[in-house]
Amino acid sequence: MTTEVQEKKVDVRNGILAGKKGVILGIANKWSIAWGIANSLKEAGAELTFTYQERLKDRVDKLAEELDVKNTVECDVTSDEQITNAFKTISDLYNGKIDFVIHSLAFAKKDELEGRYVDTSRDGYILAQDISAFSLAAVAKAAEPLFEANGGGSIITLTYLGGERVVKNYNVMGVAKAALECSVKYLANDLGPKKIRVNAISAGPIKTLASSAISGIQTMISQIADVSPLRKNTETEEVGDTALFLASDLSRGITGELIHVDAGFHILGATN
Ligand code: 0WE
Repeated sequence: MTTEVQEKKVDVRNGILAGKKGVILGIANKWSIAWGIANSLKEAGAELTFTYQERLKDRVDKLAEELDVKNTVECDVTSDEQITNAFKTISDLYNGKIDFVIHSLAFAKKDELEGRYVDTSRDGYILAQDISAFSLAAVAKAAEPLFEANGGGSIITLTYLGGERVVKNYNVMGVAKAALECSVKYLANDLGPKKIRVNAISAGPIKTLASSAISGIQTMISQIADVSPLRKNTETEEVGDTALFLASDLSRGITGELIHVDAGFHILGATN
């Protein structure tokens, strides 16, 4: 976003995160919310490390290069060992100190994102919880010493309205997001004394590569453009700029909070 100040284009993000260092988990492609966040934080002057799942290494390396991000580190969040090793590497890169972690990861089996929630399998439930909810606590624990050495920091995760209310087909992911949102509160309380803040952004539906696999999502997205208070869909850039606020000192008094970045859709009681 640029604004005219005395005839000069001034980027409002300029320098807000100058000298700040952090990690972004969950970049897969250019539609990823994590990519939108990376762009905002980078433009604000932050130094970033991207993590990747082994199968996505080449893609993430290419995206990192495009944003002039120097470091990428493997981290499959289902593995305690990989989380430990990733934060060891990050600690070495940044002299033991970081300012923020962006957690933008979720997964459920595709066949559990349709039909009835009551039909969720035990392993589908466990997998969704492991990747989408437990990983935040595991990453927070691994990052804690790096934040502590820094005198505090900011952890940001991504959630969705389906964790608060029933959204058709969201099913097991909704239950995982409810656990994630509650995890934000317990983590905020545990880590607050060390000045580590933990917050969530609840983004409205965005057309991403992951979401294009979901039946009916395009209809949902068009309805939101018609009825949401701002009469638009959520853009990754809007989520990125809220993450920038939460990563910055501007939000120093905020922890355990859930901010909706959804064109106001969550306030509606009916699709008026
Ligand atoms: O959290 C999400 C989706 C995350 C997601 C996406 C996939 C697609 C590919 C998790 N697991 C998978 N597994 C796959 O195999 N959203 C907020 C986007 C989303 O997903 C929905 C939605 C919305 C919105 C699923 C059903 C209904 C609405």
